[in-house]
Amino acid sequence: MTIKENFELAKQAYAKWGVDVEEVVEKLKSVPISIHCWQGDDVAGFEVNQNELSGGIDVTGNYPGKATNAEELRSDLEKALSLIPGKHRVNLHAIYAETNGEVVERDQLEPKHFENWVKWAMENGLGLDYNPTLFSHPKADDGLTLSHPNEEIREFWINHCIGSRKIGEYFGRELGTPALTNIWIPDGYKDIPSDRLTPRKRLKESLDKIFAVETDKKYNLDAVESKVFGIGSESYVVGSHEFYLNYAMKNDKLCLLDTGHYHPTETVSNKISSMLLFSEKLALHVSRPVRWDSDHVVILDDELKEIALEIVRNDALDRVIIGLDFFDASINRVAAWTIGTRNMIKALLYAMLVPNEYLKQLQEEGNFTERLALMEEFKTYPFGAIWDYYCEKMGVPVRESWLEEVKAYEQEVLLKR
Ligand code: RNT
Ligand code: ZN
Repeated sequence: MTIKENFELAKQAYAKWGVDVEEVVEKLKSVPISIHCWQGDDVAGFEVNQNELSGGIDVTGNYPGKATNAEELRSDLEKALSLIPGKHRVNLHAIYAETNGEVVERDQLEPKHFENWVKWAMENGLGLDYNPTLFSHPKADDGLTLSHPNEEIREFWINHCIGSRKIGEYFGRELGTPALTNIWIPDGYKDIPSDRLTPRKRLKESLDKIFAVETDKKYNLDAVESKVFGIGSESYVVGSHEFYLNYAMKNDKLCLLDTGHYHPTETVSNKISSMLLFSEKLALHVSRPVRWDSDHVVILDDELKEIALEIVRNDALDRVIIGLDFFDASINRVAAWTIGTRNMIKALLYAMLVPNEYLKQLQEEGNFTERLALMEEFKTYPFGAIWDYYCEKMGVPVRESWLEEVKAYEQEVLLKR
């Protein structure tokens, strides 16, 4: 049977439940995923004076072939993008600036340092997102940045964040699609603090200064990302969930929820509906924590499907900005991007193929038997046939055939670095 024949059969199975598969496929095309550039080089970046990765995050593995400059990274991203169906976005960090061999301090970065990225994004029909980098830097060595007791250090990072929002605005203006500029800081303490309030007060003041500078919402959207703990900040994180949730609500900013930044039994899927009741937009870093915030490659697990279901059931495909955040250096990095991103798209497709309206109705009627029965049966509906058809239609390799292309790229490009 051909992919098309399989698809036609599967389509009938879904049509029985009122799911219009053709419509779903059309809709899926328009959902962008923001692909994080930092999987391609183990969060190293290309600063002239490179610092070791810090901030309580860690990349393990030494798989050969990582990108060592922006051209290589763009080439690797292009390869991955050619294996992923749909039009997407690329998420940059300040450490990926191109400064022509010149040392440019982070608070001095300007749009011009990202001209090549913008030109490349234009040529490839991509949107860009951005992040100031408040780690891997001598001024972050104390484990404190925007909440540091030293005013000079705080000023440095405040200026870096202000400059970053201007770079995000520049991306948005040039590319005609707003950039999400996301602030994440590692600030916290290894051991039990004697004062939880003062650092949080300082973080609040720093953020107020950062956001006092206006950027155009048509081009730049501001987000803040919370965390529960990191390596070296096990006992206390200044920018906790409650901190940023309140800050974002009060100041009309977006909350960014990273799936690895909550207690192990706490799920992001269960937060989405509550967040959307109170804010227009929400951002995600979809990751996979294994026992800790380990940033493993995203797999098609139950929580990923549940996140996708929540986005779809809340009719929020244009309100939830989906970004990825994982970094695995123990496998081929182009494959890591491909696997994780394809899984995110697969999860969305899976969620869109569930008869969500009917299931909602069953719940309202109190018919929990049928609700559970159908939800379970739908897990084995022929969703793979629709996915294969989608890949074929979008001109990307079907099933595991993409791996051959990655292997060839590894031989021809990655292993020669
Ligand atoms: C760290 C945060 C943050 C980083 C990236 C590199 O725990 O998740 O988003 O992973 O900015
Ligand atoms: Zn994150």
